[in-house]
Amino acid sequence: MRNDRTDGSDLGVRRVTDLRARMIVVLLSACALSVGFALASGAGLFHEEDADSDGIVDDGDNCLGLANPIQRDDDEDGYGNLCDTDINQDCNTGAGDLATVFGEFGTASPWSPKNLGAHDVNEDNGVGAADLTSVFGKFGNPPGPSGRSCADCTATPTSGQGLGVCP
Ligand SMILES: [Ca+2]
Ligand SMILES: [Ca+2]
Ligand SMILES: [Ca+2]
Ligand SMILES: [Ca+2]
Repeated sequence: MRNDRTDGSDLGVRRVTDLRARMIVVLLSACALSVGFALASGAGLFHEEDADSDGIVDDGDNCLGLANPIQRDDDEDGYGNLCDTDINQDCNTGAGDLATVFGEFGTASPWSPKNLGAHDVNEDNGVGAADLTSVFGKFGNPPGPSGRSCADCTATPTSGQGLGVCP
């Protein structure tokens, strides 16, 4: 009887010891995971890139490399106003775009979706010297770059504007 009790007690002690060992393993694993996650986060592995620091991750930023937190895109082609100097939607900044912006000089252009009354490139709600400078600066170049997958010049019809291919 004494031996049985001793055996039972030993078994109990062994189970408690096993349980403790398992708990320690679980705790150590959790600690290792936490440390790993913290290191990965610190290294930027789980941090989505926002190169121009405008609060919009690059994958969805309609104007990469320029801070445009409001993402204004009047013609909804996926290229934010700030880097969209292609007014006539031919995927190039050319004489036609320059002529249009020049013709709109001095015009107010408050932001609203599909606002195509005047082309405010620099987001100051009007067309002026800065907008013309932007068009000159991008002359001979396509709009963008944009991080939005729908901002595809080849998918934009060459006639008409504000078709909202990338609202
Ligand atoms: Ca941007
Ligand atoms: Ca645009
Ligand atoms: Ca153009
Ligand atoms: Ca402007």
